[in-house]
Amino acid sequence: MNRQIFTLVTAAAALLLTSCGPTPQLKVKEAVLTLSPVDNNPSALHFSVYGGPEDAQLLRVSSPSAIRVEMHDVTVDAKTGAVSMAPMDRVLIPAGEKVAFKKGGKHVMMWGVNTIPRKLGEIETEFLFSNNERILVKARVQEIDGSDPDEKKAIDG
Ligand SMILES: [Cu+2]
Repeated sequence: MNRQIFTLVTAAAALLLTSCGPTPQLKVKEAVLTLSPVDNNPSALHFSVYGGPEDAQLLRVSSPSAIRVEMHDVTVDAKTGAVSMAPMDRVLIPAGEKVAFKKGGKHVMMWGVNTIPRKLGEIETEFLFSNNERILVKARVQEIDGSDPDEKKAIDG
């Protein structure tokens, strides 16, 4: 077999392999809301988005239990080292790839989180994508030290 044909065959084999694998599904996982220790300050939501079969944009995150929700990105000034945040309109979720919203990077901020998720220890959150998919997720709610919310501890005893 000459080299050119060999390359073609391996390329075809690689294509076959990928088409035999499970089709990636757009998913949101590992969602955790960390409550701000200071009332009136926003709480931070971290999660991972797993891309589907095609690229999509995450357009909005919302919750019936929060007054205002924004997607933010973090930038560090190369000269001063100062950290600042800026709101994002949309975030590209490439097909089959994982995009992490994590501490020190992209995150979602929630203002005015009401007592329902604080008592339940979980918050209903909706993720809206450019392909019109809406994904509902119950994110775990925790205090800044990782423990259950104080309101839930009071109920659980
Ligand atoms: Cu922020």
